[in-house]
Amino acid sequence: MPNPTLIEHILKSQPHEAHGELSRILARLSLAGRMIAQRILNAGFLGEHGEAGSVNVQGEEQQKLDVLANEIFKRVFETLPSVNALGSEECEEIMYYPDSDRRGKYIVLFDPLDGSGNIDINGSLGSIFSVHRRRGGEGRAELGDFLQPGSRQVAAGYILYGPATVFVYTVPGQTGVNAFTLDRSVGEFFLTHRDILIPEGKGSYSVNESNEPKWTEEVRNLVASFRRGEATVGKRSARYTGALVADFHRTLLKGGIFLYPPLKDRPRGKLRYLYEASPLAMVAENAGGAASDGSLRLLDLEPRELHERCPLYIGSKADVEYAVSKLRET
Ligand code: AFP
Repeated sequence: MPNPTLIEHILKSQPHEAHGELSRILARLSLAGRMIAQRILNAGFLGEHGEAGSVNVQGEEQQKLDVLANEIFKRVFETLPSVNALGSEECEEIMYYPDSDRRGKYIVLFDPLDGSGNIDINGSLGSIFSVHRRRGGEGRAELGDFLQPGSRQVAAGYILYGPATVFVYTVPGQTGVNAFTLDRSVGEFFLTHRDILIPEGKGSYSVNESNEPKWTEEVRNLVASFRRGEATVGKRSARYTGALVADFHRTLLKGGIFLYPPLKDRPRGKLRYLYEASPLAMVAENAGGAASDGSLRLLDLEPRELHERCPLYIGSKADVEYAVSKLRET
């Protein structure tokens, strides 16, 4: 008997009151993952590597695959009226579908292709997603429906495009997170990692150390303590791929901490709360780990802008707690 498929698992864990709408959204997210994985696989042959010639809302050069992945996310929800509107890391504004009578109670936020600096080098990439229920109201979703703390996500997760494609998702209150690996021969995700809990007392620290001159003294001391084995949680070896999903996935399975701290020229760091930090924070917490902005629990932050950034300290609970206490030292 093969392991359960992702769809079987979603249907089984579906709470009654969700009427299957959330299941359908998760199923469409997995479809987006399969479609993007296929485009990544063939991008070298199809001339889909390289820059698209446009810049995104962050002022960053968009890669052709960034644009394609964004289109795929838009397309998979086109025929799903329960999705009222979308927010994408690649787009400045909320994205609405042209049918003006959409009344769906869900909104979906996503970073369609994270770590796009890895495209041309055949490195790991990822997509990150988050589903919220609208705060209420009729008709078109509004900005307030998107500006919700991470604790109100009804589902969150990511898709890792590495040597294998892996779909990881969680829902509120879950203990232990599940991961599903794509079997390309049949185009189906199967449960391969059941009830993942982030290991404690081992693993790596993951940070872009070339930013050291722009760190505060506290961050410098924190990272040095991991490197030198002086951290109370023990020594951690260094690992950094430049793709958040890959770095987070390793941390989820092996333990340790990922951090993107504030920089002198970026006081709230680089990563976006709604599209990156908040969904991964729910995965981390449901896997027994923790996520903080350096002082507050990430899932409690109330974002004020769609593209708001926040510092990120995420991983094993003891490592994140140690980091927060170390940052408080003067
Ligand atoms: P891109 O998707 O624009 O390449 O950014 C990747 C990312 O958002 C995240 O995946 C990485 O963890 C982080 O940026 C890497 O940033 P640095 O290059 O500043 O280390």
